[in-house]
Amino acid sequence: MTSTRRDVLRLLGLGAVAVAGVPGCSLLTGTPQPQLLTSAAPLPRPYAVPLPVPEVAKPVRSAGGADFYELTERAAEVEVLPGLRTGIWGYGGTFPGPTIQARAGRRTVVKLVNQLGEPTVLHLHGGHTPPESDGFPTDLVAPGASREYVFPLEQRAATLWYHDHRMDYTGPQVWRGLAGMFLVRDAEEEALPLPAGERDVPLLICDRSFAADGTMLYPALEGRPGVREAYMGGVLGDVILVNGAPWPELRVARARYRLRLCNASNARTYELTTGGPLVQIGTDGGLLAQPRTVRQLRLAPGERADVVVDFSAYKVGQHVELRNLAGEGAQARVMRFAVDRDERDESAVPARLSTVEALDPGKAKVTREFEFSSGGMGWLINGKPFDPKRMEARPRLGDIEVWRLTSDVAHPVHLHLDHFQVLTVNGERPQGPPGWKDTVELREAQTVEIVTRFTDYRGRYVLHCHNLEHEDMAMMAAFEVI
Ligand SMILES: [Cu+2]
Repeated sequence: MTSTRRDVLRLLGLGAVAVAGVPGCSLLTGTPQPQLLTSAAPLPRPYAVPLPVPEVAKPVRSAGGADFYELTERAAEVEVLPGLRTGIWGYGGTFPGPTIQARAGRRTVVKLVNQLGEPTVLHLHGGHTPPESDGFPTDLVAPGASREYVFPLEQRAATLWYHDHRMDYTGPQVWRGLAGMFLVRDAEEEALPLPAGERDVPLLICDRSFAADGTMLYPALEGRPGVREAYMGGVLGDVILVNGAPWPELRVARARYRLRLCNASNARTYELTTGGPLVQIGTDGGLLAQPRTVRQLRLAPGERADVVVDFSAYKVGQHVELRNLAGEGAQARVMRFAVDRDERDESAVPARLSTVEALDPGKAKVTREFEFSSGGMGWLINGKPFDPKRMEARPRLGDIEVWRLTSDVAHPVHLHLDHFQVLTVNGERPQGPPGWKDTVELREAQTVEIVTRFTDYRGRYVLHCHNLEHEDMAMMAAFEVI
């Protein structure tokens, strides 16, 4: 790879942003922090827009125990802010894309058709996927071309999502709208009396900023000295979108709802709260062994959490805000639930949800170190920028390994192929029941040890930071399962 590619976190006809001043830096390390883009567009008052629920994709055909979908990436104009038109890139021309509902163990085949003017790559985030369908960042689908991605889904029920994964351009391409939810269901989960149907709601949360005419803003770096450095810490929007709508409202019955929270933001971490109990039932890799009740939930980019909220604790006419304790001003708001009716509710959250096998780190064949750090003009893993040809690790198929991840500033680290369990955070065991994760937030100057087992597929995969600007500026490493 040439170094010039790192000069191009540029963008594609998006509104350009000029930057003055010095980027914010971490007090601890002096490395750049995410930067807020300020909208020029008139913004709606919070909770004025109803929450949209993305359409569920329909297979174009089903045959031989598989469902076949077609996703066409195209440019479209949609109304994100009331009264303004915003150009997006969307799967099916929508933002977010349609929700794919799949079954564990049943093959899902997605034909991606690229009608955009730029190459793309599709990645099923959290998918246990053979390497040729995992969206390796250089496996490009050229403009006008198509590619079939095969997802065997030999995995548990879980809340996954799909998004663009093109090397060096994931941040701007996801920002433009290339993201959607992907739900895997299975018999074990369906046997539980959890809220279902209209009370099982995917909430894809992300932040964006808008020019006065409604165009999405993103830093345009070409020929603008200092801009790249200013935004290498990550791009933050000042409008919080849920399912593509700004600070929306959902009308709910006095009943339990399952909320599938997905942080699809480029660089924003949320600390979500309703002010009441959130009963967490699942994490990135599906159900926890038992539910845990929390008052707030931290979600870094790429992470998901399944929670049940019981709105029968409120009266008809009450409003319940979902707030972000990690944000200030308008970014402290996410969405609102308006409790507007009584309804029968036979759902429940059982005390036992599933079985989560604890991987034994004592059986690990290898412990590997991965150091995530700033490299001045970009980001590094083990001191090196991403090179898709260099394998940073070669784990053996079937082996358990411990990976020790160390950060300078905060990095949400995402491992492809297999889910993992968090063993320690700065040497301490994490609290709560164990769960399967595919993304873990390293906070500033932390060491997190994870344990995983490499299963089913040999080949090339990646480990990377899910702050998309860090990822685009080379914080990624390839590994090969042998
Ligand atoms: Cu990072």
